[in-house]
Amino acid sequence: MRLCLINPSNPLVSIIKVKESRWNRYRVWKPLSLMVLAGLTPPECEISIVDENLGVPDYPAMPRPDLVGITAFTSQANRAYEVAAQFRRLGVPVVMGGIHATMCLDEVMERVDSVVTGEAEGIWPQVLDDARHGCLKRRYDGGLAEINEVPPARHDLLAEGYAFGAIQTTRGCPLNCSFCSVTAFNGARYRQRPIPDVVREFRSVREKRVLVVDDNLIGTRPEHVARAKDLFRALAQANLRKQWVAQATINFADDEELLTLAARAGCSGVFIGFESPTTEGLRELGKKFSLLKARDFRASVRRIQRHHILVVGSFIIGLDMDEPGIGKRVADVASHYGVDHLNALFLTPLPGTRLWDRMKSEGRIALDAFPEDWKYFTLGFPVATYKHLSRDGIIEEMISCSRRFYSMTRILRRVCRSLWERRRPLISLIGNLSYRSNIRVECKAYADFKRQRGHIQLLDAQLED
Ligand code: B12
Ligand code: SF4
Repeated sequence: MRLCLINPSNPLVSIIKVKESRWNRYRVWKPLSLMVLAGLTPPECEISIVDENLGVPDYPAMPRPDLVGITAFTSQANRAYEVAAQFRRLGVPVVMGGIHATMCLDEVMERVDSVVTGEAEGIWPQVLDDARHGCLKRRYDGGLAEINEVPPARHDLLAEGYAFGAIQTTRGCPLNCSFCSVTAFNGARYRQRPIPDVVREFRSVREKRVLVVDDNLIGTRPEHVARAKDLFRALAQANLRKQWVAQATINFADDEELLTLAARAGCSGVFIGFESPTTEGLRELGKKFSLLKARDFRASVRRIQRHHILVVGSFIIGLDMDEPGIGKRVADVASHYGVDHLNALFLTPLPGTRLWDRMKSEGRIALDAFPEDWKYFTLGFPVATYKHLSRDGIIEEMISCSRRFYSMTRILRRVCRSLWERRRPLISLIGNLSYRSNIRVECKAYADFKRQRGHIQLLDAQLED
């Protein structure tokens, strides 16, 4: 049986010119879901993985697969349906799974032959068996996987084109922040893979740099932190000579031993969701953890950086309490915290989240011509109606935030600081300049977006006349 697994691109965010510049390899990330699916697939199947972010192949010219499996985040759904339609026209059955298929089941069912909701580990062998016998069901539900039974991903596939490998060590999050899909999809129970499995799989990752995709590598409870420490000890002992980056809550900073062990195990960077510069904002987002202990964020960031771990801070703009000036405020607060890079995102109601339910009930999902409009759900466009900010207004806030944080003066200040503290000044410089050069790309994307949406609004008005 010939199986083709596809990660569809979203032209609004995809870097498909990976071969044109070496640096673009740092901006594409491996579709781990498909590598895990490949790991669940029996060896007699011939598997190919297509990541459209590396380029879109001529599908009809490819050897005809017996089954196509497509993954999609919400932002990729639109393109996923185009790819599905192409294969279905060729008579190839298409199965779709992943977060969007789970959250928007009815929409997806209309466009593919079979849908797999939830995690695939418990159900994928049956899907393949049914496909082999020509009796695919319309729907399968994998629910939540037994974490001990998650097999190693196939790191031998998709061997080229990426600077980072990818691995997952835990699933689930009890915190259920209002804007995030993780608790709804992976459950509130924090599930940890056995450490020896993780170390073995880490060894099989080919790249020297690795993205640990866990939503919160250190968890929320003392026993989670203890497990993280054990994992770091095991990784250090295995002496893998890999550098990795991960996501964690700011609590990462609270435990010196944890930081020492993480650095020793190869941790070189951490993404932290600060989300809002104010306590009211954190409350609005349900980000309970960051509210605890009247934390000094600046001191926390410093503690992490002292271990030569880079801190990327993420903030959301567009909360109900955000007013004109929020862009500047976020840039100043991020500079005050001392983060090495800032990622500012538009508040985006993703299907399946508490935020989606609220905004939908308030009639505030502004871009709702689905499935076409899903392509704007990248957190890089204003897709909702914001309380105190117009669509143009929030775009201006976003631009002013980036321009302020990535002004040459502030970049130089950050680079000098990392030079002084001997914390990889060159990486700091390259990273900052890359974010800065992105501002131009983003401004162009906003201009196209406004043109496109303005055009659509005009058409709507004409139709109403
Ligand atoms: C790594 C990651 C990324 C990487 C993506 C790498 C890649 N190409 O896959 C990067 C950094 C590029 C990224 C980008 C974005 N991401 Co992201 N990302 C994640 C993260 C942290 C882990 C994903 C992962 O690898 N999981 C491990 C694999 C094994 O699990 P899985 O993907 O769920 O796959 C399992 C099942 O879903 C199922 N399955 C999946 N696909 C298929 C297909 C078939 C056929 C079948 C049968 C089963 C199946 O089987 C797998 C095994 O059980 C998730 C959070 C999460 N916990 O999932 C967020 C998440 C997926 N991202 C999210 C978002 C919003 C984004 C962005 C839109 C915005 C942003 N800036 O973050 C962009 C979108 C980019 C785009 N192309 O459009 C949201 C998506 C919500 C939604 N409804 O779409 C999530 C859930 C985080 C959140 N806070 O809500 N992301
Ligand atoms: S944002 Fe982070 S802490 Fe909040 S629910 Fe999602 S994964 Fe958990």
